[in-house]
Amino acid sequence: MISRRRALAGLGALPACAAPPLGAQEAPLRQVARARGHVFGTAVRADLLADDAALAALVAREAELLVPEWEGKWDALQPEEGRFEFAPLRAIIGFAQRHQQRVRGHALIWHAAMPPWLPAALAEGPRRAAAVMEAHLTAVLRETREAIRDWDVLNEVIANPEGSDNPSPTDGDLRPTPWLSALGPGYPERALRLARQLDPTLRLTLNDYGVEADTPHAEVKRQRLLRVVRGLVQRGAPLDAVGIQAHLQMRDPFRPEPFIAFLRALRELGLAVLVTELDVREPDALAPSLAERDAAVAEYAGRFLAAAIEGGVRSVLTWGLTDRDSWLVKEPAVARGDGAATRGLPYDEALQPKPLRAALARALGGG
Ligand code: 9MR
Repeated sequence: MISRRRALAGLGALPACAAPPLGAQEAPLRQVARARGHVFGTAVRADLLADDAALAALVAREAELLVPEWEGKWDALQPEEGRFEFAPLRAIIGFAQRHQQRVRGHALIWHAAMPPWLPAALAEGPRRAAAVMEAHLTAVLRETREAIRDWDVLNEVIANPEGSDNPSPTDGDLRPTPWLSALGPGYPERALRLARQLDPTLRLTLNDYGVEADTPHAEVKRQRLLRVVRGLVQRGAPLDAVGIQAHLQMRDPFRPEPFIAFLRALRELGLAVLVTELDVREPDALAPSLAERDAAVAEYAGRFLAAAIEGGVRSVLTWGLTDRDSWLVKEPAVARGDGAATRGLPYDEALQPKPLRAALARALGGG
C-alpha cells in the first residue's frame, strides 16, 4: 500500500481522493493565498508524510511552503559530532519538489533539540563553540543550498520577561543559553555573518515567540527583540527577516495596534516579517460545545491574522495542519490540564476542516 502510494507520489501529485474533499466553492488554501500574492504553508514531519496518505494529500493540496517540524534541528541533523544525517530532511525536500512546494529551514542556532554531545562541546569554551557552529552551518547549508532559500538562523534567542510562562533570568535582552555562555553576546551576529558568507543569497531569519499579545510580558519581549534586531542591523549584521512564531494563547488579550506597530518597526529596519508557527491554545475555561470552541478559536486567530497582514506579513505557516498531530496534544507541558484535546489547527483529528481554515482563507485571500 505504502509502496504503491510512494510510487504514485513519485510520478506526480498524490491522488486527490486521499484527502477529504473540499466544498464546491472552496479552493485550496495555497491557491487562495497565491491569488493575493500571499503564501500559505505548514510544518510537516517526514514520518507522517510517509505513513499517512490522507495527511500527505492534504499537505500537498493546501500548502505552498513546508517547514520541517524536527528534521532541520541539530538532534536530527548531527546526532553525533561529525556524523550528519540528512535522510529525513531530504524526504521532506523530495515531497515538496513533487508537489511544487518550497521548503524553509528550521533551525540552525537554538538552545533546544540539541544532541547530547553539543552542550558538552559548547561548554569547552569559545574556540570549540565557534568551530562546532562553523562545522554544522557549513555542512547543512551546503546540503540544502539548492532546495532551501530561507533558514531560521536564530531561533528563540530573546529572553523571556519575568513573570511569563518561562522566564529567563538575564541582565540583557538575550536569552541565557549554552550558545550565549560559550560565545558571549556576539553569537547571533557571528552566526548570521557565517551563514551569509557560506551562502550569500540565502534569506537569514530570526524567529521567536511570545511577541503577539496585548500583555505586559509580550510588550517587554517586543521591545527586547527590537533592541536586539536594531543592534544587529546597526552593526551591519546580515539579517533579512523576522519570523513571528504565533503560538497564540486565547487567555491573553489581543489588540491589533501594538502588534502592527511592532511589525512596522521591523519593516522600517528593512526586514521582512512572516508568521512561522501559528497555532492557538484555548482559554482555561472552554466554551460549552465544539462548534462554539471552534468558532472562538477562528475568531481570535482571524483578528491576529488580519493585523499580521495589515502589518506587512505575506507568508503564514501553521505548526501542522491537524489537531491530531499537534505538539499541543503530545507535550505534557502545553497539553490542557483538563484532558480536553486542543483544537488549535485548521483541521480536526479526523482531518475535517474547521472554522480556523476558513479564517485563514479569509485573511490570506483578502476577503
Ligand atoms: O513541535 C515540535 C515538537 O514536536 C518537538 O518535540 C520540539 C523539540 O524539537 O519542537 C517543537 O517545535 C517547536 C519549534 O521547533 C520552535 N518553536 C516552538 C515549537 C513548539 O515547541
